[in-house]
Amino acid sequence: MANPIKRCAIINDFSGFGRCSLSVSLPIISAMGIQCCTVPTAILSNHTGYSSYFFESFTDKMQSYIKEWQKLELDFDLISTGFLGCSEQFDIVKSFINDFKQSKTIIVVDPVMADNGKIYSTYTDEMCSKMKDLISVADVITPNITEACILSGEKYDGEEISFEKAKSLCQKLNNNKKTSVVITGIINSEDICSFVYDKYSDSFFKVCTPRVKKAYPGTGDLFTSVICASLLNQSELKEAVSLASKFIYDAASYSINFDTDINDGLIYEPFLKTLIN
Ligand code: PXL
Repeated sequence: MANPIKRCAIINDFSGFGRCSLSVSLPIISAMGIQCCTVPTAILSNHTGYSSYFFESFTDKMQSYIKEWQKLELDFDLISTGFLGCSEQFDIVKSFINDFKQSKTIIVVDPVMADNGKIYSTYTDEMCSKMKDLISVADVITPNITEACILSGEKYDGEEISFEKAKSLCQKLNNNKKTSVVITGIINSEDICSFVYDKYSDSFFKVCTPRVKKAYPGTGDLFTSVICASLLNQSELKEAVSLASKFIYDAASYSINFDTDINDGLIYEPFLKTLIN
């Protein structure tokens, strides 16, 4: 029987505290009316932005976990990947996509590997080259500027890049127009913008909101989760990026009123209802 509602698989780490990764994908995607099925890559008590945390890699367990989903003959309308902790996880994710991708399945890759000009300490050259390979099978990728520069072999020159440079990065990353590219976090005066290449309409556009001058970990995970659910709700990429940007702006401009630890993440819960139409 066909699934009564759309269903997606999200591959990411599970951090119990500190609003990020699977902990935010579940409520956001569910609120938007999509069944959200999760594949953890690691289990953390709280994310690595805090000075202390419990961390357990799930690499050795992932294959047995996924095998059960094969027995259940599950199918997905979208598969999304986020933080991957080691080279072997790339091979597991590649096989997951090979095994579960159907003609309808949208593949979204958030190439979580670097920020603010710096590659994460856990990242090896092998993982970088495997990320280049992984984005080649994606329908949509959501790099920040640092990730877009690394993946396209361009020099990183800070977060205030011109829209011409953003367009050229999109052209380098769009895999001969087979991949939509959403470059996030571009600072433009008092705004923060995403610059987008949309493969479905073969067009470029930007989406900007006023910039809240405080950076909260996990914001990228909230953003990508809204995009995934929005695409499954038949939105065009422009609508999906606009909805995600507005949601982040609402949560960020609310969160800065409180003196919380930025590690605790964006206070997005009061705005979940704005995602439901
Ligand atoms: O995207 C935020 C995030 C997700 N997962 C883990 C993290 C962080 C940010 O620090 O450490 C494990």
